[in-house]
Amino acid sequence: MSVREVNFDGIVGPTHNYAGLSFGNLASTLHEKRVSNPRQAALQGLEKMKFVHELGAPQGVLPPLRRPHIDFLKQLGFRGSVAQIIQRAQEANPRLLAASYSASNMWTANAATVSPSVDCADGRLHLTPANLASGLHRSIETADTLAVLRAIFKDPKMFAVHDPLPCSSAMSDEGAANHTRLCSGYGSPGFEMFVFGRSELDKSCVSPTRFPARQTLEASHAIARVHQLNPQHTVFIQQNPAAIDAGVFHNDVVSVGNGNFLMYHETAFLGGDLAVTDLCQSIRDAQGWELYTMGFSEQDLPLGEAVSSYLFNSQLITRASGEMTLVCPLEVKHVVNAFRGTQRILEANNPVNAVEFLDLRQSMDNGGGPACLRLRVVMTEQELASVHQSVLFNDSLYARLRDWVNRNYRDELSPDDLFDPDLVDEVDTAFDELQEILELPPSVFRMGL
Ligand code: SUG
Repeated sequence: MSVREVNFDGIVGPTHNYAGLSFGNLASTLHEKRVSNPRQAALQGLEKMKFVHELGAPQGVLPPLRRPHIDFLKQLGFRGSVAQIIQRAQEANPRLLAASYSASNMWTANAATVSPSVDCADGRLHLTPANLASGLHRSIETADTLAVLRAIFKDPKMFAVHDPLPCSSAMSDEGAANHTRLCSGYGSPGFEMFVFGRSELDKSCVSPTRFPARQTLEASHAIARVHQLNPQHTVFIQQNPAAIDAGVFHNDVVSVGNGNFLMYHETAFLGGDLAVTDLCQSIRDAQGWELYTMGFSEQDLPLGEAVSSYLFNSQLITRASGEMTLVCPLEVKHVVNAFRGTQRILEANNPVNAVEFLDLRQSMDNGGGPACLRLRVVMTEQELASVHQSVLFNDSLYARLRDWVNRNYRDELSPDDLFDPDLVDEVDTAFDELQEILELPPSVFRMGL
């Protein structure tokens, strides 16, 4: 039976903006208050989906969440008409209004952690939405993401869509951005690698000092239990606190793995290369196959350039031949050492034999590269046939979404536009239309009004 990896990309929402909300994410801070281009952002995202789909990898979409999140503002005590709520939030603290408007659920690598059915003891595919507890604007995604995932992965005989972990500092969870499934073939049992930034309960565990560590060991352990993973096929590795302090807010900024290949920066893991040597040995012992690895030293690519180029946030796509294409952000082309790195990857002994570059500048300026924009779900044919079909990408969905974006999205959005009452009406129309295109239940596109 054929088993495929499906990329579910987040459609960039019509309120995509630069509000500087993510402390520790250098791009987010750098671009605070810049004018954004929502239409261009959404079209760049659609082009990536089309590109990956044409490489032969199945592709799906996850909808943006309805913004502004008026219920959230009401919860914070703002009252009155929608226009008054927006104005009062803006007067009290513009960052609260910005949080309610954030289109941050576009980065679906943070939507959930996913374990394919072959890895889980009950034979079902398990998904747990991330609580995103470390950031206010992201924590308000979770409830709606849960509703979206339950609407798409709706057959409980095949899919287990869990409640998120408790929204607390101890259980802070950022989803697949800190989780990599390695395997000898998608249909074989995988080796699931969880990377955490700190421990709440083990006080001997080092933590970063400058920027927050978003993923806790306790959250990673909990997800592995909830997904009924085999402890022999699971590993928990600590992220290097120095990397977090240098702007590596998620592990997918310094490492990416797919199938039997892992590439990483030497500062990615506490213990450096030794952590990867141990990982290879654990895989050999538990599953008897060899992981191809490619480490980059500080000399090959200084960490600062790894962060500015996002080389490790590229997507690794397995093509029908079994060989892989590395889909990089365009920025990699412009950072000499990162570009050289792509050539070294092509020359080295590993499954990658093609490199491509895509312009995702709008998302990159908020710290989201190609790999941030997709949630990977490894599925059997039968599972793929039982998901909500209207979110699966094809030429017709691509054309409809392009048309929808072109008609409904603003070309530009400045910080002041967030309290323009017309914006609320415009995005409401856009969400109503999208609900029809994707044929999702209205509960997924909550009115929030
Ligand atoms: O959580 N940026 C996101 C970027 C997430 C990238 N995801 C992965 N690495 N998988 C974040 O920091 C910026 C929003 C703003 O500042 O307006 C933001 O939320």
